[in-house]
Amino acid sequence: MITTWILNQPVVSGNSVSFSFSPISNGQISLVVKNTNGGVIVYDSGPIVSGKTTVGPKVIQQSGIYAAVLVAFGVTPVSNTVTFNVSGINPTPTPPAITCSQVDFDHDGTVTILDMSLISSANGTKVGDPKFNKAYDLNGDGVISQADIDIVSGFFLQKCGPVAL
Ligand SMILES: [Ca+2]
Ligand SMILES: [Ca+2]
Repeated sequence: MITTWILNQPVVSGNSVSFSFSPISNGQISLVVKNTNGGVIVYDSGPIVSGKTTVGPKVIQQSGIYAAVLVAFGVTPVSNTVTFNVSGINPTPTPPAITCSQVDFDHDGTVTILDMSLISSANGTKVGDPKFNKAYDLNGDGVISQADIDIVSGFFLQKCGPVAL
């Protein structure tokens, strides 16, 4: 038995797609995702481990509208229901979170007034200025401003643990 389901929304490059189906896999099915235009296979799960009810998430590299096909091996009837979950449409990367040790500018293991004065001494500088220090531009907007100092304040008196040498 081979059944085709068409994803009802276009998938853009970079989307991740996951699939849930029922009943659970008996180890004799695989899931194949094809581009509906050219039939190009963009994903082939291979045999799905027995007992599983989900596949993915799988990042689809090509934009398009896809058909998912459950392929059964052997004679055991398998799934008649597949649900698609598409996520990450035009995903925007989230910037990494600032860590305590990142604002412990003097590397003494604690965020203190000394660290505050280090960043304050560069307040108002921008990329290219002699006193500009990239390490102080915590929000990465190219200027060292109160916004960056406020980030350090949020860590005030926090201990960052042993200093890595
Ligand atoms: Ca410190
Ligand atoms: Ca900044």
